[in-house]
Amino acid sequence: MITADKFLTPARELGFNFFTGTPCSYLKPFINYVIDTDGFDFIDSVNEGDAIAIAAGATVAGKRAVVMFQNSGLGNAVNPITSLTYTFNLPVMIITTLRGEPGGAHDEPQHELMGQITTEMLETMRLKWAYFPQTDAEVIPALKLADEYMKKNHQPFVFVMRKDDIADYKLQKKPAPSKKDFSISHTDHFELEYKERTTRTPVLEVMQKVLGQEVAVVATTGKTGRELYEVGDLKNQFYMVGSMGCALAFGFGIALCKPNLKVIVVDGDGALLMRTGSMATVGAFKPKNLVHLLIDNEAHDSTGGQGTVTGGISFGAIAKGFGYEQVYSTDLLSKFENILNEVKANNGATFIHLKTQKGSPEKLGRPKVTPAEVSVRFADFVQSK
Ligand SMILES: Cc1ncc(C[n+]2csc(CCOP(=O)(O)OP(=O)(O)O)c2C)c(N)n1
Repeated sequence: MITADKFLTPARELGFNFFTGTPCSYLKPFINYVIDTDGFDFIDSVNEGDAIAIAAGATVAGKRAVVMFQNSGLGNAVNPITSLTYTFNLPVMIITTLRGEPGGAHDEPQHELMGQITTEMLETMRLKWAYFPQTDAEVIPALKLADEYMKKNHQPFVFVMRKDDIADYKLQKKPAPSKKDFSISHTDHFELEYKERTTRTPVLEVMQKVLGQEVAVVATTGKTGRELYEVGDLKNQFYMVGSMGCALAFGFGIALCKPNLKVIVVDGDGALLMRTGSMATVGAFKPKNLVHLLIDNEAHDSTGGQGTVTGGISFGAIAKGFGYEQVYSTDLLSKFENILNEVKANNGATFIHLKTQKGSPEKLGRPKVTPAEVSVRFADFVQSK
């Protein structure tokens, strides 16, 4: 058993000062110490996959990030680990607990199977891992191993934390009282029939024209990134080729770490429904420089146009309810252009719900630039701000 500071102080000296994750009772003293101690940021994420994406965004912005979660949630993180951090070479440190450790102390039945397969799952994902240090003498060699592996391979490193690895630590800080407004109202402004609406490419053209090259653009999975690439390949654009639904958490991580850089996340309705919870994190932290644009064609257009269930959903009302500061809705391209001009000049966590129809240019290609190349040049752009 070690005390949290024995690991966290040297970790901070190596630059690890951005923490995110979803709690586990084994992690309690560790997280509480991070929350209480100056020089660490902690973002409580709504699920483990979002935590990986937030940390990936922080990494692009030049931070060294640590994700912490219970092994029950490792499954929630598989997709962003295999499609985001692996694909884009983003070395986040992961600490997963080992509830249900085989041969360990008695644990609850829901942890039994996961406890048996946790390290096998890490191996299957080809993640480099080690047990979390249990004595003071093991800390520096463990951190050195992780640090060197991450720097050399640009890939995540995982520590597996067992029961009682960290000595108890009681949280000192009181949570800030949250302001609640239960009288929120919102009206959507949609005028057109489905077939009268614009398709995606004209939206992306307007966006590129209005926002130019000084705004970080994160484009969601599927045809959005592919069409943006066709409209014009720019170094301030990140094409999220996988990790569906993670664009918002990723853009949020960037926006938090680079408050002077405007970040726009271009989301899809299918993707947003997959990880709607990340809107709650955005609404709580309210990054002033984040614009969340939802292109809602009411379909999984990229995979054949199957309908999503968004026809009757007021995402604007949801965004307001989650605490976004500026909320817009439209289905008119001209109005969308005005809105973009407005939010370009304004500050405030912003949501734009833009209704479109499905459809793409015929013979839509795929980015010729590789994810690894996109990652490097986008990080250079973000970190220059
Ligand atoms: C986790 C995951 N599930 C499914 C897919 C396959 N997939 C790629 S794009 C896409 C549709 C995305 O729909 P939406 O966000 O509405 O965007 P649109 O295609 O309409 O632009 C799907 C299902 C994936 N890449 N990742």
